[in-house]
Amino acid sequence: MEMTLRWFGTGHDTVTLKQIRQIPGVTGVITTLYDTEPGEVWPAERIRAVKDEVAGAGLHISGIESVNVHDSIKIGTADRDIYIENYIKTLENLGREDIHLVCYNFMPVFDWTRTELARRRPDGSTVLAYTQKAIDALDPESMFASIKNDANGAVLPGWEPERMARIRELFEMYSEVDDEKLFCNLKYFLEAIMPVCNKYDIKMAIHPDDPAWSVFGLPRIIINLDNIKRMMKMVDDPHNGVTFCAGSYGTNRANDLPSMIRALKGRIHFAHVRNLKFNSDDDFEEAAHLSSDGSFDMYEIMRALYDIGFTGPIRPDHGRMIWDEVAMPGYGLYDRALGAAYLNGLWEAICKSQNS
Ligand code: DNO
Repeated sequence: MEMTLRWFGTGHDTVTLKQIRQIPGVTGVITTLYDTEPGEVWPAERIRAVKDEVAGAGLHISGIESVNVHDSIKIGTADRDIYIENYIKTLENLGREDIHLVCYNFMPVFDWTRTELARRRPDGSTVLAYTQKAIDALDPESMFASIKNDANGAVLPGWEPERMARIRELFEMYSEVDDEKLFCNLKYFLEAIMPVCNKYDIKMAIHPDDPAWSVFGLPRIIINLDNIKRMMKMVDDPHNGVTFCAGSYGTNRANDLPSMIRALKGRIHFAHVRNLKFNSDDDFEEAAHLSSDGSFDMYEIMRALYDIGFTGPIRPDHGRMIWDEVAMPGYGLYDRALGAAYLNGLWEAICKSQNS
C-alpha cells in the first residue's frame, strides 16, 4: 500500500503540501480540482499545473477524489450523454497526465451526510457525528443550513452552495428514481467510460454511500457486499472497482469490514481507513483512528488489506479536530497525521510478523 493524504488544493485547504510531506511515510496526495462543477471537462493545463505543484513539494498525485458525476447521469435524463462525453474527456486528460485512479460516488443529490460537524467528545476534541433521530426531524434544507454554520468557513465536499440552491428541484428530479433505476444508470455510465479507462489504465473506485442506507427517502445502492458484487458483475472489468471506505460501510453494523475486504480482493483500488464509535445502532460519532477509541478493530481491517495483497493508495480519513486547529471538519492536519502514523505502524507490524 501507499500512504496518502487527501488535499483539496491551494486556496481550498488549510493544510499545505509541505506539512503533508513531513508526515512520516506519506508519499502521495489524493486531490481534485475543487472549483470545478460536476459535468465540466477538466482542462489539461489545470491538471498539469496541480501535478507540477504537488511534484514541486516532493510528493505525487496518487489519485483523484473526486471527479463528480453529474445528476443527469444518475437520474438518466435525455442529456446524460453530453455529460458522459465530458466525463470521458476529463478521464482522457487525467490519463495523459499519468493519473490512474479516480474515486467518485453515485449518491443522489448530495454526498455523505452527518447531523453534527462538531460533537464534543470527553477529551474535548470535536468530531462529525450522525444520529438518525435528527435526520427524521429535519428537512434537507435545514440540514444544509446547520452544516454551513459549523463548517469553519470551508465548503464541504458534497455540500456545495450551488448544489444546495437546487435542492428542491433535484429532489423532484429523483422522484422517479429507485434503486433499480439507479443501478441501471450506473451500468450505462460505467459501460460508456470503460473503454477510456482501459486505454489509459484508469481504475474507477466507487465510494460507498454514507451512511450506508437511504436518507431523506433517496435511493442508495453502494451499501453492502451484495450490491457491490452486483455492480462489479454488471460491468465486469477490473477497472470497475471500489474505494473501500471503512467509515462508510461501517455505519451499517451488519457489514463485516474485514470479510468484505477479503471478498473484494483485486477490485479494491483505494482505501479510506477510519474508526467510528457507536453509541447505539443509529447514533455514531467519528473516533480517533486507534481501535480502542472506537468500535472497529483497525488491526483486522489492515490485516485484511495486507492479506489480499493490497497495493493501492490508502488514506487516513476524517480526523477529529484537536489542538485548537481550525480547518474543514474532518480534514484538519493533526488528527489525520496521527491516523497516518498509526496505520503505518499497524502495517509495519503486520508485514514483519508475516515475514518472520
Ligand atoms: C467524505 C468523503 C466523500 C467522498 C466522495 C467520493 O469525506 O469521503 O465526500 O470523497 O463521496 O466521491
